[in-house]
Amino acid sequence: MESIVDSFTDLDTSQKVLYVVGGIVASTVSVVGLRKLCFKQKAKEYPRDTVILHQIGRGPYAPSMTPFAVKLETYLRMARIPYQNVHGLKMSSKGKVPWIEYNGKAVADSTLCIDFLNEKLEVDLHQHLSPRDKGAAMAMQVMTEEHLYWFLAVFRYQYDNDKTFIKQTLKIGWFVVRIAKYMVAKSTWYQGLGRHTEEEVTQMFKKELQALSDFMGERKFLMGDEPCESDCAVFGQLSQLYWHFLGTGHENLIRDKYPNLAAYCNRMKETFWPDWDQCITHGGTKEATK
Ligand SMILES: N[C@@H](CCC(=O)N[C@@H](CS)C(=O)NCC(=O)O)C(=O)O
Repeated sequence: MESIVDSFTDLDTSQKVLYVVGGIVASTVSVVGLRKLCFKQKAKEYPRDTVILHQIGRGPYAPSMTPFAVKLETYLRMARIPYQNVHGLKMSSKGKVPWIEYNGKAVADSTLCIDFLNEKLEVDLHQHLSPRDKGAAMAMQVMTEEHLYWFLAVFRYQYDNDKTFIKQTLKIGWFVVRIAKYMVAKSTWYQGLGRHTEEEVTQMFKKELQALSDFMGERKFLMGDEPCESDCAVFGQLSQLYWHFLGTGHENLIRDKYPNLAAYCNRMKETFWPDWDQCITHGGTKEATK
């Protein structure tokens, strides 16, 4: 009978790679599963009445590479809610980051986290707005979070052909890059943006930034002289476009074409992030990246 070694030797290279990778994945899953079964994990003890903010590590030029983490942390600062960061790759029950824990209760999704805290701690950062302005603030928030965000995804992961963003900014291994690229391509296809050409997408991107810039005008914050809850979301998204490189061939539109949006980014940074330079890994950049 043919030995296992002989059978393995007869396989072609791609089959061998598949077997080895499959073996590694299967053993890792078994070891992790066994550990979970055999060793009862001690629940982490966090201080009471403190929001535990689970998010990935700090970003190179802005406090996170995830706009939703910048949003949530800015909200916690704006609402003056005591919080503690836990940086890592632990995802929420919905499979995303960021998320929070508060007195033992876990809440997923940045917007639902904010709604939860608003109710629990009686916070209302929109209270100074008229109903019409509240509606406009929400419309701008949704435009940036649910649409502008996807431009970021395609520019970062699909159009950055020489992988400058991934190599220089993200600094993650090729395997993780491949997974991220695959997942983003799938998501943007279903979202719709991934079906357009790069030229069409760039045109749409500029139009949306123009709309935001026109809406903002010379106001200090999104809705006037006072910041509101939606500023957290808008700033979260713009922080990526302004401070985090989009990839070769893509100019920093906010810095070069929309000085009011650039001034807004800097104003939000100065108002809510006096410790910005300690919250970024690059060690203190005064200017947005190219
Ligand atoms: N609606 C969510 C969006 C969060 C989100 O999309 N996070 C991304 C990182 S920017 C994520 O965790 N992606 C992982 C995945 O989709 O598997 C929120 O507001 O928290």
